[in-house]
Amino acid sequence: MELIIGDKVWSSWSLRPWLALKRTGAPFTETLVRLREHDLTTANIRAAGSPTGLVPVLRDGDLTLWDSLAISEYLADRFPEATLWPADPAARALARAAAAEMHAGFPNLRRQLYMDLARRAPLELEPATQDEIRRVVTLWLALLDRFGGPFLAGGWSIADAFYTPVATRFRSYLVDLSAFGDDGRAAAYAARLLSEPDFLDWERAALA
Ligand SMILES: N[C@@H](CCC(=O)N[C@@H](CS)C(=O)NCC(=O)O)C(=O)O
Repeated sequence: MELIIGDKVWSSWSLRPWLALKRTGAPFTETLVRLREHDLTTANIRAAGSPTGLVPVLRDGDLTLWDSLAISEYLADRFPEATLWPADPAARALARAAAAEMHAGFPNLRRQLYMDLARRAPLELEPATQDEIRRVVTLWLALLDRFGGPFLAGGWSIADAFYTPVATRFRSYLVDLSAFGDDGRAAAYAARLLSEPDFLDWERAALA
């Protein structure tokens, strides 16, 4: 298998299926495309094999698959033993809802607090961004409450892959989650995501 990804410092979309793929333990190669090269970026991504001009893209035999959530779902189907989604139907459904909410939502959080693993500096948060941070905290606390942690739906799942870039954003922009309804558990969960060995591997490569 081959995963085509963007710069590890910035490409939040690439990080999600990369984490899922690492969890499967399957061997894969990475093709890295430099982002932010203006007009060249889309052409470079297409030249690397992406039909949409966006990363990530997974290639597995004759299958070329785009979109981070579709790739993650495919990996969950192909490697059932990796339990990328929880086995329990309710946990599985809620983990899917959480991942889908991230995939389709939080536009202000994504735009204003774009992923930058090298950054450690605050920013004046727009009201819409603040509302979305409040929603992330509420969602995290509800799931941590229901399933008892340590991850959103109990054991690590694709939902956690989808919120790992969010945890990096909170760290990069020094967001104090206690100002958004956290009692400490959301911050602890974010720290847990950022101390996972696979994320640390990604981060080391990003900052090398
Ligand atoms: N919905 C897509 C979004 C993919 C996406 O927006 N990727 C960004 C990188 S993080 C991209 O390729 N941007 C191209 C560019 O920077 O020109 C997915 O889930 O994979």
